[in-house]
Amino acid sequence: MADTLTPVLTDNWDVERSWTLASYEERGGYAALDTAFAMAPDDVINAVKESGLRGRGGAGFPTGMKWGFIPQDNPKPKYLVVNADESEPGTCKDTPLMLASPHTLVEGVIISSYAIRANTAFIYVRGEILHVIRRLQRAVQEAYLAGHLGKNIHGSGFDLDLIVHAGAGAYICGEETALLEGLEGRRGQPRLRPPFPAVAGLYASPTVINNVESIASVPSIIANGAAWFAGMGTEKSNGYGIFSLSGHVTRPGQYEAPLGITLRELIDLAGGMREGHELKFWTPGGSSTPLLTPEHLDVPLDFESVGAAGSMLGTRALQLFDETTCVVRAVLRWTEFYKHESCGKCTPCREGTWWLTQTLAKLEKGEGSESDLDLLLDQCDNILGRSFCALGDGATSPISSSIQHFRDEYLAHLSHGGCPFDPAASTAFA
Ligand code: L3W
Ligand code: SF4
Repeated sequence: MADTLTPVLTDNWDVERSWTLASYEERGGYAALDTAFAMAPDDVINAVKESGLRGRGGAGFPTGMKWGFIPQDNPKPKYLVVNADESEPGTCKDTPLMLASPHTLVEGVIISSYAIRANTAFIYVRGEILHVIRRLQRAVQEAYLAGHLGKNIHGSGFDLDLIVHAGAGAYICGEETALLEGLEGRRGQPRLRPPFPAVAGLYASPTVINNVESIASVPSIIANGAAWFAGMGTEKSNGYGIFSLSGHVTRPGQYEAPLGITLRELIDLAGGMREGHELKFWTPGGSSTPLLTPEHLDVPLDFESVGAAGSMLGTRALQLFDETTCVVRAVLRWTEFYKHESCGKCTPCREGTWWLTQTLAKLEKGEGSESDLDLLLDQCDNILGRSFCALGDGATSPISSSIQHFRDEYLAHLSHGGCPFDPAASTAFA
């Protein structure tokens, strides 16, 4: 279970059968729904705006502002889609949240749909996590039977149908427009933006797409007030979030804390690095966010500070690697992932990720020469900013940041004629 400084989203994770409706309602669940129904939909949007909640899926876009983009004068139906296609390497916060407390998400979906005036909502779940899909389906069924979903919810006059949709296991379907393509039954490939989904999304209708954690944060904002949420975190990164610690740390897991906490503080909460070892490098928000080093241990983990340190807060997927890990090998492993998951729509990413793996594999084996490092950076330059979606850009982040911080280690592979690390010493690739 999570050790937590701000027990909100993780508050009930240790409760017996926390995922059941009975358990959720016993702890005050679905009460925020009545608070929301007593408000005008626009007032719910304003509360979320005032709370300062920013998207928890990686980009940090202001949630209330996104909801405000939905053109209410458009006669088409409005849709809410929850992005539960959690697949970024290292990212593992939405899955435990949906398993432990699916009703927090369902309640968030109902309040958010009411705010944007959507009568149909979808939860698009990563296809591989069957146990989560089943748990969500059961929670949705319970919510229908209890009158929290369906017609005239709680006598409010508001109707909502909620559909749990299983994806087919493609990382690219976490990109919001590829997700919409998948939901419409087509091959998951990104669409050109603009128009953004808020204007023309699912079935070309106004659509809000938000991450699981963003939507699950809404009931507590409505229950406790915008000021309560805005009072936590930093000036521009309000509230709390789930920080996922994995890798060479004593107690890996989910740590809910205010934004702005540092990695040093989180490592302390997690019992330190594994005994006898030291931090070598880490990702602040999954493998698409540039690597950081121990010199960044005191950087506040908020959108602005991590950006100023040369990376991105992303999904707060903190993957920690100690001195036994070969950074070249770790980066090669991630790059192979991006090559495999590239959807093939655009040339820089489709061809470029293939070339990146070729060059990296050569360097990792200690073959080639120092000029291959420049070639690798040149290949990154030809992908970054030239790709159709964020996947291509993300593929370059671990490479360019690892060369920036660990150029000597790449050179050591060349002088050593192969990897100088003992693969048995590290558990990073187990
Ligand atoms: C209306 C405008 N809407 C922006 C909306 C847009 C989207 C949100 C953020 O990538 C990042 C990526 C990954 N009118 C709008 C507008 N919006 N301008 O705001 O948009 P954007 O383009 O900033 O980001 P994105 O394309 O959604 C997400 C990074 O997150 N990431 C996360 C990966 C996470 C997973 C996972 O497993 N959960 O895959 C990691 O770093 O690299 O930069 O809704 O429509 N004018
Ligand atoms: Fe597809 Fe990669 Fe291009 Fe994105 S960047 S559209 S994943 S080929």
